[in-house]
Amino acid sequence: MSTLATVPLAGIARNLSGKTAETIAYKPHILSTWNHGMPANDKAWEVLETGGSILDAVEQGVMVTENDLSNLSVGLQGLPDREGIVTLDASIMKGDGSCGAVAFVRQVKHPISLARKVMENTPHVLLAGEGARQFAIAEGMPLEEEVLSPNAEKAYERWKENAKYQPIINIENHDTIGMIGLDETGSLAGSCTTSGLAYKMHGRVGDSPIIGAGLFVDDQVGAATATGLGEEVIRICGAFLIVELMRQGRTPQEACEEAVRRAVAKSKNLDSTQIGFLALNKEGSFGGYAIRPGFNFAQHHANGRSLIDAGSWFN
Ligand code: SD4
Repeated sequence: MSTLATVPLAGIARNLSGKTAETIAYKPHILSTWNHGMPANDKAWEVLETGGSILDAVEQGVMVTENDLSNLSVGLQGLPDREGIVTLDASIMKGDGSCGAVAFVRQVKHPISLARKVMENTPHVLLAGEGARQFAIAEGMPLEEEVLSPNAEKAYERWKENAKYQPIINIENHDTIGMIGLDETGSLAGSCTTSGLAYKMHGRVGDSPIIGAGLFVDDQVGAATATGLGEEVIRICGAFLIVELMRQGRTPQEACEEAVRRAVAKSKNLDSTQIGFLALNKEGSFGGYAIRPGFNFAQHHANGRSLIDAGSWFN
């Protein structure tokens, strides 16, 4: 009997009949994780409308979130690791397989743009830590002063009171932005950027800069991105899995649900784990699904913009 067979089937049936995303197709079509995706999508849409490429759109879209001083989970104003240092992860990918990423990088205001520079200006896919920071300097990206934002500072001081120096994994302390988009010619691209799990161990890297885990895009099939506890997403190669399931004929919604089912089957921390997936196929249909309620995503297309509550494994 496979491990997957240990997942209660009743759970699947209950959730498959529950709330799911609408399945109408749109082209162009932009999707982003969480409500901070709304202004990010607006920017991406504006980029497309003014003649930018889908890659420009997904880069500039998530830069809005990286710039948002009220956001504690993306960009330099995000929550720090347990040493009080903010380290960022980001990745970007085009449907032709070009991709770039940075991990565990400090002082860079727009890690998504640094990821794009890795993609376009180096023979590599992923630069990490000090090397990524040096590359930012070499590319003329100014480094920011290393200070916590006032909100992050307050939260970190509060966390230290009871933290026992353990990273706390819960369903609230991580809200990456992952954006996937399709232009009217059928080209796809995606971006993903985060300050990662709050109060993580110094050096910890999540799923967001790992191509195939936090982000995967293939013009032949579609695109997927992830949010939530990165360790669980990496374990199942979440975004790649979803794209491969779509290649085999699943709808974006079905593919997201199957990926959640696999993550649930493998999770050793189910009580405290949240993961959300978002998928878009090359026809412009989409889906989203999470382990537990609370995951929402932003959608933008020619007929409008909305925030959608994703269905979930647990009710
Ligand atoms: C991580 N997946 O570093 C990221 C955090 C996150 O929604 O998504 N949050 O594990």
